[in-house]
Amino acid sequence: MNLIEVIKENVIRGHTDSNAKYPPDLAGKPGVKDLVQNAIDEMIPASQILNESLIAGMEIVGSKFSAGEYFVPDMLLSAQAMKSGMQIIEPLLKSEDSKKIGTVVIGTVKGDMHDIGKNLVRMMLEGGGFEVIDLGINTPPEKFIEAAKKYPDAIIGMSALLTTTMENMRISIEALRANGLNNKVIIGGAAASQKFADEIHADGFTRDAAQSVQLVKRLIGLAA
Ligand code: B12
Repeated sequence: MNLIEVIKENVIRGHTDSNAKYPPDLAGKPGVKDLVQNAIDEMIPASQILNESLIAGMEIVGSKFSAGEYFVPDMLLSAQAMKSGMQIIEPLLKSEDSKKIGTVVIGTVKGDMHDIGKNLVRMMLEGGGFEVIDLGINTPPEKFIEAAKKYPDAIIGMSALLTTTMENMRISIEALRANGLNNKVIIGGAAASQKFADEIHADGFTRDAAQSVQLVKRLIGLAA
């Protein structure tokens, strides 16, 4: 198994680092954090680690959960393992001291605690030269309104992973418009789709973080 595959396997097994006691058969062995560092040392591009190990691993975790093979604690361990790897590659995905080309406000909507995808979008946008204001998880419409008032030119990004919370994207957009705020809004997350974006009058949707940079650039007239 190559390093990329080993990292992916450790995300699936929820093994964070060599100090982690879980899962017992991997205790004492390098985990996601250590292996991602090894991959960086071996000059494997951060974007490859992100897509082929971290995201690919979480996709499998999702299918195992759907199949009833994994439960919430398993998902949580995998999420923690993935985060420990993301912390290492985050600085590498960011282009430092570059001039900011625009501002994006991003948040996971009310009732929703999932933030891995949102954080990836934030990282990619920062890497693409945007200033990103991160409102965190469980963001009520009032917080989007407050941020939109403060950053009138900002694009607003909303994330939702649950079919129960995706309605809060609609509610948040309606609240912005009812307050006379015309910031462009993009949506994403496993629960969202282009069809839903059209239905709730969002200005854009993408399925993955990498495409969010192009989408935002297009919305501010920097890309065709
Ligand atoms: C990890 C995880 C958790 C972790 C979250 C940890 C964290 N800090 O985020 C924990 C364990 C806490 C969790 C809890 C729950 N979860 Co959960 N979880 C997942 C899992 C396995 C992975 C999500 C993830 O991080 N994916 C990886 C990232 C990279 O993908 P992503 O989020 O989709 O983001 C990408 C794109 O969508 C896009 N994107 C994301 N946001 C945005 C925003 C914008 C603006 C744009 C442009 C793009 C964009 O870019 C990202 C990168 O490419 C998914 C399964 C899955 N495959 O989605 C289930 C899943 C989302 N969870 C699910 C469920 C049911 C729950 C719980 C209700 C379980 C329970 N019974 O308690 C709770 C809900 C808690 C809450 N109120 O939010 C279901 C949702 C089903 C549904 N249709 O509603 C899923 C789909 C699992 C399943 N197959 O059933 N979960």
